[in-house]
Amino acid sequence: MKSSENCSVDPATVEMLKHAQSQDISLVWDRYEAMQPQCGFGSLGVCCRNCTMGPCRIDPFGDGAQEGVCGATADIIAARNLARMIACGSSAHSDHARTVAESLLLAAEGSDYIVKDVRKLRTLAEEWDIETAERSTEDIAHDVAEAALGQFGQQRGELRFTARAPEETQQVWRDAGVMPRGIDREMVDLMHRTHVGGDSDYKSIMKSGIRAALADGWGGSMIATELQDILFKTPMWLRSRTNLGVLKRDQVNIVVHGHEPVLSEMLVAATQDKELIALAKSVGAKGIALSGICCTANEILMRHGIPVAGNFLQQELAITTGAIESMVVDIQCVLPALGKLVDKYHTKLISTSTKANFPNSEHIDFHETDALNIAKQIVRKSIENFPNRDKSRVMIPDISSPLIAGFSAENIFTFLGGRYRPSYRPLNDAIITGRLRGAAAVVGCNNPRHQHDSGHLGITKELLANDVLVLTTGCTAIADAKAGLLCPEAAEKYAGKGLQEICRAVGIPPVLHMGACVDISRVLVILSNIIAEGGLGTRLSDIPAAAAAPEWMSEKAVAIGFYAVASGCYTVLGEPLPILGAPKLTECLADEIEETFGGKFAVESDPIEAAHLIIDHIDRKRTDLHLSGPMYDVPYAPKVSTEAKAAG
Ligand code: BF8
Repeated sequence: MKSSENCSVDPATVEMLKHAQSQDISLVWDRYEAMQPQCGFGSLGVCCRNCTMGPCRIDPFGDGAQEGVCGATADIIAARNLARMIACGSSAHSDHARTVAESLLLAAEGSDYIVKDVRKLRTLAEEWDIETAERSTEDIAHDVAEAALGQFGQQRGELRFTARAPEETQQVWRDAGVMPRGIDREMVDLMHRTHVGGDSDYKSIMKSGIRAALADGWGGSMIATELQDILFKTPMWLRSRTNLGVLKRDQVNIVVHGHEPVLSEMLVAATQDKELIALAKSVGAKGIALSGICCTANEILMRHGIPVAGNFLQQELAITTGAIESMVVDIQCVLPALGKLVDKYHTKLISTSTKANFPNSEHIDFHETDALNIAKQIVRKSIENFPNRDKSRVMIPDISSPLIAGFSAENIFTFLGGRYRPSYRPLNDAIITGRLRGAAAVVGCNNPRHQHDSGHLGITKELLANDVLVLTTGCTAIADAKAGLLCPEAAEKYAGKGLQEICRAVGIPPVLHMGACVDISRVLVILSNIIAEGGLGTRLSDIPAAAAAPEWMSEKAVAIGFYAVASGCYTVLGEPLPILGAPKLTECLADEIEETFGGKFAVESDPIEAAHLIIDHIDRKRTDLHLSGPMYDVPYAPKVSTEAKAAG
C-alpha cells in the first residue's frame, strides 16, 4: 500500500492507517491496490453486459471491434451504461424519500414519529394547494404525505417541486422534453430503454437519463429533505465536533452509518433514555456516546449536533479503534468489507434495513411502526457488548475539530439577509457588487483513487481565497469540518477580503454545511430563491455559480451531476464519467449540452486547476450579466483561459 500520508491528508486517518498496518489489517486502500490494473474497457465505458450475446467490448483507440454483437457502438454502449448509473443513483435517493414519506404518514396516524416543524408542514401544504385552515397538524401531515407518495407513481404531468425552479428554467426542461412526470416512471423508462435492442441513440438515452436525474433532484431528493425537515425539524445552526477523536474511551460507542434519519433519529432518542444510560453505567461505562459516519451522521449533526466520526473512507478505520460497541448501518455507502473486519474486534455490525443485508452482520429489522422500541433494543445490545471491549487494543486518535453546521434554504435567509430583514436581497447584492464573486457547491464522496480529502480541501480553499462562497454536503462537508473550514475563523485564514467581510459581518463560516447528499436539493432551492429575488438573471444557469465533486465515486453522484447540469450548473468532476471511450457522447456532455441547459461537465483532477475552471466560469457569468469584476483584488490572479477542459 502507498504510505499513509499519501493515502490521506487527514491526520487522524493517517494515524489510524499506520495503526491498521501495524496490526496487518487490510483496508479499502489495500483492496484498491490489489485491483490494479483496473479494466480499461470498464473505465472507458465501452464494455456491455446487457445481454448474453455478449459481454462485448469496443476497442476505442485501436483496430479491434468497433461494435458489439448487436451492432451497438461505443457511444450507444457508454450511454446505456451511464443511464443505468443515473437510474440507480436516482432510485437510491428516491427510495430513501419514499421511506420518509411513509414515516410522515405514520406520524399522521399516531406513532413514535411526530411532526416537529409544523410551520414547514403548513408552508409546504399551501405550496401544494392542500387545505390548512382549521385543520389539525395530523390531517395536514396525512395529506402532504399522500401527495408526496403520489409523486412516485404519477404517470402524467410534472413533478410538483419543479414549479420551484424559475419559470424560464422550467420552460427549458419542457422544450427539451425532460420535464419529469413521476419518479418511479422515469426510472422504469430509463431501465426499459437500455434493454438490448432498445433505444439506440445516445442523445435520446441521455435525454431520458436527464429526466430521471431531474426526478431525483427536484423529486426524490427534495421530497426527502423537505419531509425530513417537517418530521425531524428544519436545521438551525449549531456547534459540534468531528473526526475519530469524538469516540469515547470510557463510554459505550454507537456509530450510525448509512443514510436514512428515520433510524438515526430514533437512536438519538434511545441513547438519551435514562434507563439505558443507567444500564450503561451498570456495566462500567460512563455513558452512551452516539456518533456517525457518512450522510446519516450529517442528518443527526444538522438537527441535534451529534458528533461525526468520519466520512466514507474512515468507516473501516473507526472499527480499528477497537472502541466501538456497535456500528448500526442502514442503506448506501456501507462497505461489505465491514463484515470481515468486525470479526477481528468485539464490535457488532448491526444491519437494519430490509434493503441491505451484510456479511457477518446481526440483522435487526427496523420497522417504522415500532421505531423507538427497536432503537432501544439496538442500544441495549450495544451496552451489553461493552464488557467485551479489549481495553488494551483501544486506539482512539486524539484528533477532532470544532464545526458549525445546520444551514438551510430557510435560515440562510436570516443569516445572509440579516436577522431583521429576512430576504435574499443582501446575498444578491453581495454578488452584484462583487464583494462575493459567486458561489459554488462542492460536494460528494471519497475515493481511494484520490488522496483522501485532498481534492475537497484543495478546491475549497482556492475558491474561498477568490471570494467564492462555498456550500457543501455529504462527505465533502465532513472533510471540510475536519480541516476547520466550517468555523467562522476559517474566513480570516482562507477567504479573500470580500468573503471575509461578509463572514465577519454575519458571523458565518466561509463554507456552509447544508446537510446530507439528498440535501443538495437545498442548493437548488437557494439558487431558485436568488433568481426570484432579482438582479441575477432569469434562469438558474445565469447565476455566477458552479458545482464540483472532487472525489466522487457513487452512482448517486452521477445522478446529482446530471440534475445539476440540467439545472444549468457548470459541474467540475475530479474523476471522469466512464464515457471516455465514446467520443460523441463525451463531446455532448462536455460541450453541446450547454446550449440546451446552460450547464455542462468538465473534468479536472488537480483541485487548484478545478477551482480556476469554476472561477473562470463565474467570471464569464458575471460578464454576461454586465456585472463588474470582483470588488477586491484577490491573491491569485484568475486564469486567462476561458475554455473549460472538456470531459475528454
Ligand atoms: O450520499 S458523499 S460516499 S455518504 S454517496 Fe456516500 Fe458519497 Fe459520502 Fe452520502 Ni453521498
